[in-house]
Amino acid sequence: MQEFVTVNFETGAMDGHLKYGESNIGDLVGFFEDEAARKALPQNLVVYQVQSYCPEAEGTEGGLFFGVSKVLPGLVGDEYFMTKGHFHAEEDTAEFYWGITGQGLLLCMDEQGRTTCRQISPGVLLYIPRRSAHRLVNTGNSVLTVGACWPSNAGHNYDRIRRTGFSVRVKNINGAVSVVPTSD
Ligand code: PAN
Ligand code: ZN
Repeated sequence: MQEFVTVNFETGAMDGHLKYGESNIGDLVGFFEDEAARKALPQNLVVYQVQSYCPEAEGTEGGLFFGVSKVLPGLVGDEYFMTKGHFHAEEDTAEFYWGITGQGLLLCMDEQGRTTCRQISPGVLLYIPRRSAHRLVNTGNSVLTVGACWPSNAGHNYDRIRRTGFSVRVKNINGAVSVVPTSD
């Protein structure tokens, strides 16, 4: 028998037998551009939380996982709070994201390092093609809540993103959301 899980599609609240993950400022060494600004913030400040329903064992081919991510509003220096971002470990796996609350951007970067940037807000459904890294950025003043569905054999590869990042960064420059090339 499958577990009974509920989702409120207006708020993203989930209930039932779920996995819970949280990333705070202290966990995000190497992901933001301004390391001094990251260090100066409280290390236990939460940047994002993920609840997921994983009805298959991690790595199972042919299954699906379902999750809701909440990225809090905030800045590290002039860079908006965001997820780490990852390629899937099993590269030929795609994913759906959809906006539930708040405003943000979804960055998708292909294996050649070309990044596309799409707006995400309530009701917007975005397809993340296989072989592309993906990162959520909260560009608003409220919580960015995003639903996701991905294959249970996708896995997560954070190494390349930790080393080289995405080819663009999303910053607040003079009060405006600005997508700027990553400096080396
Ligand atoms: C999402 C992400 C979630 C957290 O469930 O895992 O938004 O982002 P990071 O994994 O980059 O920290 C997903 O894309 N799963 O495949
Ligand atoms: Zn993913």
